[in-house]
Amino acid sequence: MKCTVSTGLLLLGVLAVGAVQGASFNNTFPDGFLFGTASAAYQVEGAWNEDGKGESIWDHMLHVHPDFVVDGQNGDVADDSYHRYKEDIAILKELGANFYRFSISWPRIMPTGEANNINQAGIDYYNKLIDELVDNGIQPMVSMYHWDLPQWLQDLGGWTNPIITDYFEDYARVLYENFGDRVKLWVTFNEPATFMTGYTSERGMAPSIFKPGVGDYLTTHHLLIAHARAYHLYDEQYRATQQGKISITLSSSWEEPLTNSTADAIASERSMQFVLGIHAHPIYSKEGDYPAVVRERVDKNSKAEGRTRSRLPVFSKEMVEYIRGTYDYFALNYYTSHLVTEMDTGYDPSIERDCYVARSFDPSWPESSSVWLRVVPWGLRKLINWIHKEYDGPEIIITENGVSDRGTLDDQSRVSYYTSHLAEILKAIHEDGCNVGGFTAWSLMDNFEWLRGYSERFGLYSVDFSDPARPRTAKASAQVMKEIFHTRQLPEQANVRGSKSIS
Ligand code: GBE
Repeated sequence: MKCTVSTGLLLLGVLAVGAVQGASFNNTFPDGFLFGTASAAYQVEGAWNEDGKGESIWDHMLHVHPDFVVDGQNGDVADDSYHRYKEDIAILKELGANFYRFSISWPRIMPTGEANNINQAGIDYYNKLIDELVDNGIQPMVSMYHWDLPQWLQDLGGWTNPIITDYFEDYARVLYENFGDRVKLWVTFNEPATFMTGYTSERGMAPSIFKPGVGDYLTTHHLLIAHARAYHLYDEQYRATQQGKISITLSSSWEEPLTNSTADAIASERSMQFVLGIHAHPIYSKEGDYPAVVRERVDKNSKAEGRTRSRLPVFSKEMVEYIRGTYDYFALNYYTSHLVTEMDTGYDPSIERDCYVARSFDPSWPESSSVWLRVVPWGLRKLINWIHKEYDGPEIIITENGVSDRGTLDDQSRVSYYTSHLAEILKAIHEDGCNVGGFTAWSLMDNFEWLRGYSERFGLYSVDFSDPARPRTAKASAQVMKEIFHTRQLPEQANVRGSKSIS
């Protein structure tokens, strides 16, 4: 579809520049606000088959189908963090990060995913990583699942088989038992909205099983139950002694109406519910369960397709209650925004078709090195406000935010991306009264960017993937973030420069 420039958006950008230049802009982060960076096991660890690690669905898929990745690469070695984690922690310390968000590879500690098959070498690795972080005054924040399911469990149907919730609870227990004495910030899943797409493409996210509108909803249904089981297990057996906090990382774009028509306003709200609400509403809303508009539309389409039941499974009343409220904070990943309007799109059936919107970018939004990512800082402020209102003011921790380059040390576009997004967070806090408690830069260093291989780089530190030593070198953005992490303030210069990029 054709993109149209919205004068309203241009105006907003101009006003934003005015606001940050005005004396009223508060450029200081509140006391207790945490700064950190993030990574994920498959993207950085390498050592894919070392010391007893089992095969994950990403190992499996990319060994069988190297052509699924633009540069034919995979995460076999990646940043070699399995051997070089001390170098990672050294740069985290240099940055002055308060915490490090990393993920645990399920098959590294449980090669088949089963609790009767523990790989002690894997447990030892994460113990060393966690100890080294703690010794350096950096809090570990652990994602239990950043997409690398044990292949053994995939062979049983993976996330489409309800039995997965048993296995996930067993896995969570192993994590609390072994690491819960030192890990106080947990995330069960990273971006369900992304890994459910493992069922919407024949050559996409693992496992790349093409069952759109069915496999993705089954994944959603079971991961929500699995999340709740991990949460309740912690509540019942570990919280009293370990006293940590648990959440689930949800990614969302801001879905801006294409025009100021009522139809586009409705489409925008519906899109928010399909993108974010489908996973957030069951957990964060007062009433629980899937958003009404999602339930309604999938049920209606399923019926029209002549099915005996909805493609989106139904929670029992007990399960709605069991899932509702299973959070201690709201973990949010934000990268970009869209313009949305009502439109029939997507495969029949599919979540796109159920959602019934078309998404586009305003041509005035600056591009990045990733086709899916345009720079829209004000979208983050709107998104934070939407969550604040929709879910009654939960504490929000930004667990990912970042932008890509194609390999450079002078990454001024990243400097501008971060400063402009941090400026919007400050406005959400000081002007809108939202509760934002932390910020995580994706990513600490360049790493294996899934289907884009090593062609798109999100790091504050550059990594030379042609050198077996995988040296980490600070980009310009690392210096700026270091200053922000230390002063807990947005530098006036950077702040104005950052905001200009959105006008
Ligand atoms: C996050 O996802 C991930 O958590 C993190 O692992 C990743 O490294 C980071 O973003 C940067 O991508 O053909 O390129 O248009 C786009 C962010 C696929 C949300 C990319 C999936 C953005 C959802 C496919 N998108 N991602 S294409």
